[in-house]
Amino acid sequence: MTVCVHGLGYIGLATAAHFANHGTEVVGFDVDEDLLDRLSEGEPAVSEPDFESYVQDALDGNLALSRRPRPADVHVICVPTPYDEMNGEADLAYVESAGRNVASVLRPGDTVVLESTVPPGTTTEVLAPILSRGGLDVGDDVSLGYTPETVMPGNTLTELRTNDRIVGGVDEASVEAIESLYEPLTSGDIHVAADPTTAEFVKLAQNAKRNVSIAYANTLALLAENYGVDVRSAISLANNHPRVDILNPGPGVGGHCLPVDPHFLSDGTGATELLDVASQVNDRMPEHVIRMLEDAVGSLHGKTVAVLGITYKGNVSDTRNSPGLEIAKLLGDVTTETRTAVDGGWGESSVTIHDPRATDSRLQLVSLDAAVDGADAVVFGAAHDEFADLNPAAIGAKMSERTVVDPVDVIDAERWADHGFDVRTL
Ligand code: SAJ
Repeated sequence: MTVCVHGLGYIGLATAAHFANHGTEVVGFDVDEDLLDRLSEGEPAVSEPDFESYVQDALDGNLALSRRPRPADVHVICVPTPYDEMNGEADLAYVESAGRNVASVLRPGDTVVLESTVPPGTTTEVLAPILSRGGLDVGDDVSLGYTPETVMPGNTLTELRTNDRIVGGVDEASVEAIESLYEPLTSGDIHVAADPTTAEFVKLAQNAKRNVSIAYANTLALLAENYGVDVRSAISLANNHPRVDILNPGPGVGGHCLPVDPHFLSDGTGATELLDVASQVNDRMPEHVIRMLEDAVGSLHGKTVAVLGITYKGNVSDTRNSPGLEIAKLLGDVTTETRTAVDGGWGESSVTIHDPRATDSRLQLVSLDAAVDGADAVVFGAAHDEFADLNPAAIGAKMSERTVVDPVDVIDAERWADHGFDVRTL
């Protein structure tokens, strides 16, 4: 069996490497030539434990890179599906283009699997017609189905090996072909959905549920503050109930999945009201963190704030839709000379940003020392492991004032308070 993976972002690359390291001949195809060059030079765009060596093993073995789609028994599509904010819908241009690329090399007997997160109906209504354009019949001549990826960024390889998979095929033969494809790759179970649309719906239902659950935790955080209750200890106590499992509050919801995917469920009927409110609650959290800061330092006018951690969550390098970065942007200019207040900055404050994991070259990231030097306050925007053991004495000695806001629960609040810090937590 041969596999062609279309799209070598972190899911496509991990998937291609996973197939290859299980003994399958794989071609990884991407239209981004720079990406392919970097990969051939041994520079995967993802920094996760063991990821680099896993990809390198594949490249040294069964994984070949290609600038063109190649004929293969199985085509796996892992392309991005951005949210088109203007039109309020998923931008399926990459899926359509991948479909055309697959169609250009498709042969009778081949199997096509879509893994990208898409609105319900995409596999059968958008992808299938594109695949049929060359005269092949989807179902009779080629198998087609949808199998969502569910891996957690930061834990990609482990989850690729162990997560359950959901398979929705256009017919029985497609389901069987896709089941036998994924069975050797995961120790998890394979669950068969009624059809591709159900499988697409399930993927969105999972991420929308998590987004709503986090909004609930954030709502509790706001309420707890008014009652003088420590929300994290309250949630921990509440979770002792056998049927209650509340998530953690934080500075907002980032990444390219939870803030985006619930919108893909929008059907224009208004049935998404709960999902929309959840997104609004989460979107307002960065401003709430600024208010916590203001509450501690008074007016932010002329103040310098060091934001530590600007990735979308702890222990990842991805800054997409990051609430920590949003907080920094509200405080000042993050792209040019540090400490520059910008028009529209929060009360003419200025900001420095430090992150040991972020790799975004458009941002003016500085060392920890430079970030806290002379700062009036520190805000933690992402719970990187590196921050848990920071020395408050050393940091406080460099700062002008000792205020720390920790909405991500990364520091030992008592320890920082013992060193004279005014500590604000969520
Ligand atoms: N967050 C909180 N409180 C929490 C958990 C998360 O505020 O209790 C925040 C994070 O800090 C981050 C955002 O939510 O800003 C999203 O992080 P996440 O860890 O919840 O999820 P992602 O986006 O990294 O990955 C999600 C996962 N989906 C689910 O858990 C249902 C992952 O399994 C999916 O594969 C991924 O989306 C995806 O690609 O769809």
